[in-house]
Amino acid sequence: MSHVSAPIKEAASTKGRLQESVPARKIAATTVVEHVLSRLRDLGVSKVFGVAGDFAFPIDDAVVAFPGIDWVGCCNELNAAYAADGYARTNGIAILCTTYGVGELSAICGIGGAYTEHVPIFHLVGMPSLPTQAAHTFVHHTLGNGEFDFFRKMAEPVVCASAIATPQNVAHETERLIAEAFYHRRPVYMAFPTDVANQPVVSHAAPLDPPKSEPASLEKAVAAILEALTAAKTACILPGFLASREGLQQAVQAFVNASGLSFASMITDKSVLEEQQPAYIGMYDGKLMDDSVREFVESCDTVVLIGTILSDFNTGAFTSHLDPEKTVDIRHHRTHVGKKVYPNVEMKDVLTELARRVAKRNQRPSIQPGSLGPVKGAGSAPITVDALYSRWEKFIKPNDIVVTETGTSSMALAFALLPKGAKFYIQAVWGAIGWATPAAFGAAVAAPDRRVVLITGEGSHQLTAQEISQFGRRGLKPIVFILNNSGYLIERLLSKDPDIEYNDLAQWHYADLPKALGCDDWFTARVTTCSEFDQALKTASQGDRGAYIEIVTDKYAAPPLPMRLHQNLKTLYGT
Ligand SMILES: Cc1ncc(C[n+]2csc(CCOP(=O)(O)OP(=O)(O)O)c2C)c(N)n1
Ligand SMILES: [Mg+2]
Repeated sequence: MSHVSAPIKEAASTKGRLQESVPARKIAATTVVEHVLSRLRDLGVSKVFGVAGDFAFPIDDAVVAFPGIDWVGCCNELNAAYAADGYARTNGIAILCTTYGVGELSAICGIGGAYTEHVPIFHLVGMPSLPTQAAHTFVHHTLGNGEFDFFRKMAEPVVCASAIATPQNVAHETERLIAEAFYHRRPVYMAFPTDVANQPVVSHAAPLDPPKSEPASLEKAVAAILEALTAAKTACILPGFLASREGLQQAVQAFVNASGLSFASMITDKSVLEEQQPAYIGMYDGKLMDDSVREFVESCDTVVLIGTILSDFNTGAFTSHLDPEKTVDIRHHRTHVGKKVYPNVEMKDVLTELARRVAKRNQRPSIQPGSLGPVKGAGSAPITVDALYSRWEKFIKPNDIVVTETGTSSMALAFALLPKGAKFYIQAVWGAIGWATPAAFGAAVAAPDRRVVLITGEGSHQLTAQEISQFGRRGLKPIVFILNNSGYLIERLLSKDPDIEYNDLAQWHYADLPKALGCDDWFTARVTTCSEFDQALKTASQGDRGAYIEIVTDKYAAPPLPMRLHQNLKTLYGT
């Protein structure tokens, strides 16, 4: 029996990878919740992020006792959901566990983000017992109206499948939810009434088969793509983040290699493929950034999109122009060639066939990917935009996981040229500030052997800063940079009055936080000049302990992309 999921691997370590195939399970005397944990462990999940609560105790207890799965407590459920997101981006899928009502609703913004950004999270929720529900008892964490189904209904739009477990349905529902989570690469929701969680499972279900391409449709799609590429004098590829969500980076790379075509990245797609290769020409962001990349991409007779999306920030506020007639769009389960749609074809199969059959070209445009330039500024000079971003770019090492936050800093770092093996995480579609700090924690839990570099604005950090404590608690050693520019700079640039009070913040003593949060031996610094910054970078790069560096810049030190968005407010908002 084949297993439902394709393998996914972002982490360099072998830990936490999904297995290719898992044998069908025999019914053992397991409980409802153990059954679910066991199936998720089969898929390579070894951590459960969450916050405990009485209605979730049966799940929490089972997690703590379960071999091969560890409990990872978080400061609140929103953070836990973001941490699960960061873990799943690295590991392929994550588990989140929350209690009824108060817990699950706190997590919902994080789950919404995972839905938008196609990050599979298995959300386990503890709920009051069936007798309590049947009697409409007035218990805590309810709305006080005797109704118990509201919270699942609230979750429904942000998950691709949900279920309330019973001993009779759990085997089947677990397979259905796993299949849905992998098909859509999105979160699922499973609730466990307290009295049900520990009952023995009385059902059996085999893992569902993974989706398969319909052979005739696949052949037609591949033939149409090859025909378009053969007819095209010039062509290029835009590899997208949805390919990496399916763990298909190697398949995309094989197509790039076999075709001899060049590729560019949009913001959400940064680091899907190595940037250190001759085929990479740089970042494509419509008319807002690199003109040579835009001119080449938009002049191509065929542009092959592989799992990317044409969202506002990917398209430079809709200033990019890709002619649909000249576009091939390979999605998870269907492919578009011009206006023609080929349903029921799997991305992996299309890529494999293309790599096997495409004719190789030996002509590349002479475009070198841009970078953030040579390091500028020295001594007691203030940390300007030029001084800041070039230093950060240089600081990034091979194989780093760089987690960046919504705000001005990620809009600059997206244009850094990454060293080999470095990964760039950004939540550029959902764009909830506060995501990056717990997501970096989740990534560090998933890949403890890799260096995690968190770069966040101070305004975003204020939402979820307490999660820093979880790094210290687990002996993880991230490098954390807090950009302190006295407020919400991106908002200043996008709002009518930049100095309006809602863009100001309480001024924290950021560099004092790690100590208060239990990260006793961390290196901390507050830097305001280039030489202080250089010294802090040097100490942080020793890597023997966590580092937390507050970088103070001018209130209006804005890199190019936010400045251009500021100049293009009309195209961004349409008003
Ligand atoms: C949860 C959430 N609330 C509000 C916003 C609106 N928002 C977008 S960016 C931003 C400010 C970010 O400020 P900061 O982290 O300091 O970065 P900066 O732009 O100053 O570098 C805000 C409030 C959001 N995206 N998400
Ligand atoms: Mg700020």
